[in-house]
Amino acid sequence: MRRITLSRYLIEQQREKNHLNSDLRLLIEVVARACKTISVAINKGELAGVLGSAGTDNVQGEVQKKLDVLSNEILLDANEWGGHLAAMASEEMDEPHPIPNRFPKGEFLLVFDPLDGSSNIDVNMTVGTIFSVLKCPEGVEPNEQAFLQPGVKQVAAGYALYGPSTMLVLTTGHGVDAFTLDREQGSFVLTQKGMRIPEETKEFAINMSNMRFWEAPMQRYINELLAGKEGPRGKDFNMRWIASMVADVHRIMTRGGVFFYPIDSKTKDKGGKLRLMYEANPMSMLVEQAGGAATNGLQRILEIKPEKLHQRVPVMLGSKQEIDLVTSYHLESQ
Ligand code: AHM
Ligand code: MG
Repeated sequence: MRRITLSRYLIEQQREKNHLNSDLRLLIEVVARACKTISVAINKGELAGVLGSAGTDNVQGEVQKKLDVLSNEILLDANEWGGHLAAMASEEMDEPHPIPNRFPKGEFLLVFDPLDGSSNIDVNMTVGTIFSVLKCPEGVEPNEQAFLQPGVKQVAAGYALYGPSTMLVLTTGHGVDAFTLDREQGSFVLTQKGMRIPEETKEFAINMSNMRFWEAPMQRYINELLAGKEGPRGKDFNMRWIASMVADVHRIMTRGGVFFYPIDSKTKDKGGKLRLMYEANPMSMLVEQAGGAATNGLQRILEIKPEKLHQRVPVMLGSKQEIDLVTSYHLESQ
């Protein structure tokens, strides 16, 4: 098979298909390079002394792991100087990070969750980096307001998955392609073109321990799945929950399925558990680009106009038929 590295893929996307300009190409290359560095740190694990807590809380009041902080710094350092960005925003920082004055500025805004699923780090399980790219509106200061654009405005989104192998899954709005890190060569190599999520599925992912806290439509939907062949759905469903969104979504991107983090009485005050800009929007773009659907139960996630940077949302995404059904249950109950 012809080996296509990420660099070659991006150049071809720019030259032959006009799917990106050279600044966006640079941006994606730099993010990929930062993810390689994060992957090396994760891979060393205990040997590098990077496991455990950093002894600080982030803006969401969550304990930061050393690797959360390290991954955030790696992404900031890698992206500051290239001249392709107007600003960055991270799940781990209260405010957007401006590009220092000593560096040139570009037109893009980079949004990321540097290490998603970090509760899995200390038990040596799969984690990931999620990123989203927006354009800074012309003539606008790259402050928080500039970032508050609905997900449909994303020009690129992706995740790096640090699992048995490290992968980069990417969309620039023309389908979804996946790359695997060749550690000896140090480059990401195209390994899957045009990922597709089948419309139907028999597999779902949800944290079932929260069932008693969910709202009625979510309980109804999951109860119907659990009823199996004898129930209204007439088929048995299987369940998986890794508690690492990148890993759960990657399984869905690979073999179909549905993922839910619905609103529940514990997270209702905050608006949900997952963050709109760092997690829900990039994952929804990838899922839609692969033929799936993503809603908050009532509307397409990508059409939600964010009100604040760290806004949270209920998330339902994956195989289209299931997402349409669970969304219809939520709409009926309005
Ligand atoms: P994080 O950004 O603090 O790591 O939290 C997000 C993670 C997701 O990756 C995952 O889907 C979810 O939290 C798991 O939640 P729970 O522990 O409630 O099952
Ligand atoms: Mg996260």
